[in-house]
Parts: sequence; structure tokens; C-alpha cells
Amino acid sequence: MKILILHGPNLNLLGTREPEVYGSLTLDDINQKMIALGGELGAEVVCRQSNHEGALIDALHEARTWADGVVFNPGGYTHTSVALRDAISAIAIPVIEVHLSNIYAREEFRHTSLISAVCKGKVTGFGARSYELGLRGLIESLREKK
Ligand code: CA2
Repeated sequence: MKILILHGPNLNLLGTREPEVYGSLTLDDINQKMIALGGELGAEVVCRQSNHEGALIDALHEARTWADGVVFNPGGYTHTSVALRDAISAIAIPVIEVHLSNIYAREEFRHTSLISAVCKGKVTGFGARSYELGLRGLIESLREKK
């Protein structure tokens, strides 16, 4: 089983600013944890980050050719991107939406996610553990399907 962990804009800055909102782990720390957890659960995990909407769309399209599922934190594009929503709808593999912070406990503009309705599931507000819960849920649901 192969899983893509995809991170959107500004998440490359994790661990450098706003630790009270996003935690103190760096993106590399989170990626290493996900690779190790994938190994424990029998899945190969590949991690990617981009600050560019088109590059995220390309990564989702490519994932269709090699991955069984995607754990995706679209960052600020969560609230704005019809194009990312369309890309998720277009690929036939499950996508789990994850957020470090609880987007519903923050500013009003973060309460709308354009992608939730086309995702298999969503985890928000558990810090880096959101990725862990998302990865576990994705792997378990893929196993149930087989
Ligand atoms: O809580 C999340 O994971 C978010 O997807 C993070 C996005 C935000 O726009 C979403 O509403 C919720 C922002 C990521 C910015 O990451 C930073 C990391 C370090 C310093 C500054 C920003």
C-alpha cells in the first residue's frame, strides 16, 4: 500500500513561528513520524509540500497513478480553491483532509472548506496528531475495502 502525504502553502514554515497555533514540530519532524507510522502499519509513505496551487493539483493527478490514497493539508487553499476541489473529485482514490488547528474555532473565513465534501474524511484540531489519525483512518478504510 502506498500513501501520499501532501502539504500545502506555508506549511514548510512549521516550527519556526506561531507554535501556539500550529505546534513546535517542523514539517520534517511530521514527515519522519508519518514515514515511521506507515512502516508500522505496512504502508509506504511519500511526503510532498508545495506553496503553489498548480503544483498541488499536479501532485494529486500523479498520485492517481501510484498511490492508494492521500492525506492532504491544503493550508489556506482549503478555504478558496475550487481547482483543488475539482482535482480531488477527478482522482479515483480517497483523500483525507487534515488540519493542525481546529478551523472551526478560528476566524469565520476558515469555517468554510471547499474540499470537505469531496474527501473521504477529515481530521482537524489535533496538531501533528491530525496527520497520524488521518493516516491510520485512511489505511484502515483501504484495508476494509480489499
Ligand atoms: O490548521 C491547519 O493545518 C491549516 O490548514 C493551516 C493553514 C491555515 O491557513 C488553515 O486555515 C488551517 C496555514 C498554514 C500556515 O503555516 C504556518 C506555519 C508556521 C508559521 C506560520 C504559518
